[in-house]
Amino acid sequence: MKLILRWFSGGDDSVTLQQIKQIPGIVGVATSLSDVPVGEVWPLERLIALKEEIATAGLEVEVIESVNIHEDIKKGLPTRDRYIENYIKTLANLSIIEIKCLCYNFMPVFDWIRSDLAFKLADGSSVMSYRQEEVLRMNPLNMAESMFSKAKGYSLPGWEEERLAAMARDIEYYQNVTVDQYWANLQYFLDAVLPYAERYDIKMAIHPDDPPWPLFGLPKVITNAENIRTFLALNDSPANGLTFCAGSLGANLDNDLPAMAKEFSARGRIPFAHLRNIKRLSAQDFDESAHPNSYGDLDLFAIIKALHDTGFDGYIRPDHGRMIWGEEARPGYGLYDRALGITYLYGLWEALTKLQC
Ligand code: CS2
Ligand code: MN
Repeated sequence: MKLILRWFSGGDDSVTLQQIKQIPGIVGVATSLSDVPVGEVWPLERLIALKEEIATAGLEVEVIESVNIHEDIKKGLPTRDRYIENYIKTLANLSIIEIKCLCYNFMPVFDWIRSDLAFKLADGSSVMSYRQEEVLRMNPLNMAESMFSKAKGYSLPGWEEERLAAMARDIEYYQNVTVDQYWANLQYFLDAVLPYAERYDIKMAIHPDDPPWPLFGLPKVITNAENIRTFLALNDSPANGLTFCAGSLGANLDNDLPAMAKEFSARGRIPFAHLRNIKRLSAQDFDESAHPNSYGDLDLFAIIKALHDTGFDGYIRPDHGRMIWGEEARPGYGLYDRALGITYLYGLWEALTKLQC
C-alpha cells in the first residue's frame, strides 16, 4: 500500500511538494496536466518535466488523476475514435514516465457537484456540503458559474474551462441517451483502451459518480455494488478497475462500503482508494467531515480493514479535507486537514499490520 496526496501542478496549488514531503507516511502524489485540453494528447516532454519536478522533491508520481474523457466518447459520437486514439497515445506517454495507475471518470457533463464549497461547521472549520434541494434549485445550465463563484478563485478539478461552453448543449443531448446506451458507450471506450493499458502496465481506475444518483436527467452508472459488477463485467481485463472513493459511494445509504471494498479488492480490482468521511443529514444531504470514524457516518476503519485483509497493494489518498486553522486553499484540498487525515489512515494501517503479526 502506498499513501499519496493529490497535488495540482503548474503553480495551481497553494500546497507545495516540499510541504507534502514532510507529511509522515506519504511517498508520492497523484497529479495531472490540467491545462491540456480534454481530448488532446498529453505531451511527453511535459510529463518528463513533471516527473522530474516531483522527483526533485523526493516524491514519486505513479498515479495520474485524471485524464478526462472527451464528451464525444461519453456521447458515443462518431468523432469518438479520434479522441480514443489520443487517449491511447497519452497512455503510451504515461507509461514512458512509469505511471502505474490512471484515475478517470465517466460522468456525463459534470464532474462532482456540491451546493456549498465552504459550509461552516460548529467548530469553525468549513467543509464542502451537498443539499439535494439546493442543487435541484440550481440551474444546471449555470452550474459551472455557480460552482466557480464559490471556489475563491481556485480552479476546480473536473471543471475545466474549455468544456464549460458546451455544457448546456450537452445536458440537452443526454436527455435522449438511455442508460443502456450510456453503458454501451463506456464499454466501447474500455474495449478500445484496455488492451493498451494492459500492454503499458497501467491500471485504469474509474472514479464513482459523485453524488451517486441521477441528476438533471443525466445517466449515472458507477453508483453502487451491482453497477460496479456490471462495469467490471463489461471487460474483464485486469487493467479494468475502480477508484474506490468512500465519500462518493458512501453518500448512498444503501452502499455497504466495507463489503464493497472487500469484494472488489479481493478480485484485485481496486488499484486506488480515496478515503474520506461524510456526515449524512438525510438520504440525499451530507457534509464532508474529518476522517476519523466518530466524525462521520462511514466506517473508515472497517473499509481500510477490508482492504488490508484482502492484501490491498494499491494507492490510498485522503481525498478531500476540511478547511481548518485559517488556511486559504482550493476547496477540499488544503494541506492541514488532509495531512491529519493521512496520519489517521497511516495509523490504522500500521495497527492492522502489527495485529496481524
Ligand atoms: C473529485 C473528482 O475525488 C475527487 O477529488 O474531486 O474531481 C475526481 O478527481 C475525478 O472525478 C476523478 O476523475
Ligand atoms: Mn474521490
